[in-house]
Amino acid sequence: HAADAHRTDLMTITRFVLNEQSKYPESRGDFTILLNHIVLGCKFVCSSVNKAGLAKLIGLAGEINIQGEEQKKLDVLSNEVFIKALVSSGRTCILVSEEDEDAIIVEPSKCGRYCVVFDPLDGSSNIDCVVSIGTIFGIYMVKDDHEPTLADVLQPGKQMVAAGYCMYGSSCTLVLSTGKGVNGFTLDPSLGEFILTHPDIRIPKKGKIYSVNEGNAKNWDGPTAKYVENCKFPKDGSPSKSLRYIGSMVADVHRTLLYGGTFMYPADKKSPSGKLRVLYEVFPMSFLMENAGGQAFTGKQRALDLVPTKIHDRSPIFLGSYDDIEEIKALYAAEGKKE
Ligand code: P6P
Repeated sequence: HAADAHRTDLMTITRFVLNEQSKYPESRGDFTILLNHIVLGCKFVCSSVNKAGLAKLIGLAGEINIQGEEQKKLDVLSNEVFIKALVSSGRTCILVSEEDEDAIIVEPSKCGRYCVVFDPLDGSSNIDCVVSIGTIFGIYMVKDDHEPTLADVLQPGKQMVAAGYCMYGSSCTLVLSTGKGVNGFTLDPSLGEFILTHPDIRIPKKGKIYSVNEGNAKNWDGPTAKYVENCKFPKDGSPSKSLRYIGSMVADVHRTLLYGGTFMYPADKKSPSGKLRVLYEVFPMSFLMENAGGQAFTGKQRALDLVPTKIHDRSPIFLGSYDDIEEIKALYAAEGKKE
């Protein structure tokens, strides 16, 4: 049966991307090579994150280790691993990392056609309490006709050719979209391969969960406060929604993608642009949501239409099930009419 084929047909992420690439005869295989290097980085970080607890136990992580060296913090180590993996792929020209103030321009001898924006270890403040954390990445392609400049990464998210995240949780799960749907792969540690376990992920059209930091409620604007109120006290007599908030974006977004509902980091009086970063948090997650049949909205516009001005710009974000985001958009539109 076709269903059984999934079980025995070990579809690894590399084979999956090669199959995708074969649909583009003109493709030179560069994207597959780039992706393989990102996957290598994820495998390394997965292994380091899983050891972090033990490393702490034997006085390695964050302390002076047995060789008397300062053990690198996991987010610094992860950042270095991804930069090395991306540069050595020979397929990148500009890198933007949450950990680096300035963009990294790859030396000409190793330059390729892709710009990668990434957060090497998002939610890393949760490592010590073993809450799932993750790597988030987005990929732009630079047109061949010019020397790459910062303008090549200050592009709206809709220009991305691919985006994804790798979540380091009870299992290591990589979720990827190359613009035609979303697929999930789970690392089989015995093989050291990411196996296709969630083909063609589609987010439920409507959900029963909302995800937001209620601690910021006193600073919310009208539409956000009204939406959350409707989740708790539905006007149409439907059951209240459940609140789920992990405080690690990759974990909250992964649950939203699979179970439906909304994930929100709204603007508030303290932070008018919200907290999450446009290039390597908002865009990749919005790209995935739209490719899974969901939506992503900033409170003013479609998130993927936003044009960043600086590489660490922030934006408010409301993402998730199509119908639920429609409700939020209607509340903001009604507010706009009043002004
Ligand atoms: P708050 C983690 O620090 C992070 O960047 C995201 O992973 C997460 O969604 C958000 O911040 C949590 O922020 O203000 O609710 O603690």
